[in-house]
Amino acid sequence: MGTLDNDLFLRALLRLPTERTPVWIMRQAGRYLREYKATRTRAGDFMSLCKTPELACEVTLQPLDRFNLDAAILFSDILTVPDAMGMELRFTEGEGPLFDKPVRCRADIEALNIPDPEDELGYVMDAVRTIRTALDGRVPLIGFSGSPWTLATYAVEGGSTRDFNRIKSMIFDCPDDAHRLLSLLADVVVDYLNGQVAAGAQALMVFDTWGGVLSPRDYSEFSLSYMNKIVANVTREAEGRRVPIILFTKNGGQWLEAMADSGCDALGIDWTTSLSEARRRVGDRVALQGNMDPAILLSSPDRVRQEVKAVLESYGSGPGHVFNLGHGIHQSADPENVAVLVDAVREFSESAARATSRGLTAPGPLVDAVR
Ligand code: 1CP
Repeated sequence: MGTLDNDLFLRALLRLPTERTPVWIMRQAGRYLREYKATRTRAGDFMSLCKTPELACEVTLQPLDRFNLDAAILFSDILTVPDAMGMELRFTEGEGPLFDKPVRCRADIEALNIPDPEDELGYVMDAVRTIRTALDGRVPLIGFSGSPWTLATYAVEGGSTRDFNRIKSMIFDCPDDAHRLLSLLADVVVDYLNGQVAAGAQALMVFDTWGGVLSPRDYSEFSLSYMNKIVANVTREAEGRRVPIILFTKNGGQWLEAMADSGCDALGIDWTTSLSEARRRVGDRVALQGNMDPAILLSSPDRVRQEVKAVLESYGSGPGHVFNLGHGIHQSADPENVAVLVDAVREFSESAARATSRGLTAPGPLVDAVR
């Protein structure tokens, strides 16, 4: 495993100086790219794509070949974990993910399989190894998992949901069952992430897509406490380098201080919290990743450039920012606008870094004051 040609992303996550702001995009491989759709058709269906390491590798590299991105993210899904625990995942056209064996009672929880990352999830570890070899040091590779809470919502609801009634009944009426499930999931996620690091992942991200549907007390008890456990138990160093870990709770803006207390290296921020405010609140404890509204990519190239500038200015000068969207890219986004975004991040952040190093005025949080 050789050296990295571009380690801007890893340095920014550790709040080390960088000559410009690194950028990658959540769900950068996906249906907005025609080459992705072509590979998925060849695979047959989404899970076959995830389960074929050569094809997962191919789609991981597709966005890097089109855009000047500073990180690659393993092509897989958060739902591989409940699938490997025996819930039998299917993706149906139009309906999204479905589990044939959802978890509804204590007996279902006790019957869950505890997967070995190199066995039931070996296809993910093989994908990580294949991608690392293919990247050949171009940019770092991000490994990921869902948070225990977010995985539990899918496991208990049996798929996507709008109201979260079943999982909420479990936390309110049978909190011991919920804690048993969440703690099993946390153990499995730790093994899974450590497996990814052993296979070559150079940074980790935990997606807590649904933590924001909880009350502050329930967020702390049912989501954050299990992410804390993950941060405390994952491998933080490999190949002689720190392996940074990013926590992202969508709609979790009000809990940033508590999330930073987990000991993670960085927080993902969605567009409902300004980066300047987030930075003021977490200080120099963690780096920040985000936070452009993905819907901006549906507007004009000029509007995209304007918003990139506003996001960079909102963060302000100094290290510790990774540019990203505040959530995954929409499938109707125009790839041309992604190119505009990535090039604008490079252009604006390079000139800001040059101005700062010459002692000129650095962009500050002025923009936010007028929002
Ligand atoms: O039809 C298709 O081709 C499938 C669409 C798709 C894709 C491209 C799904 C189904 N998953 C993925 C890949 C994926 N998912 C990645 C890797 C790609 C990349 O980032 O480049 C990652 C990191 C995820 C993570 C994921 N899956 C999350 C967390 C992040 C987020 O967006 O909030 C969640 C919640 C899922 C579940 C999921 N996977 C797919 C669907 C349709 C869903 C359900 C979403 C929902 O409940 O609304």
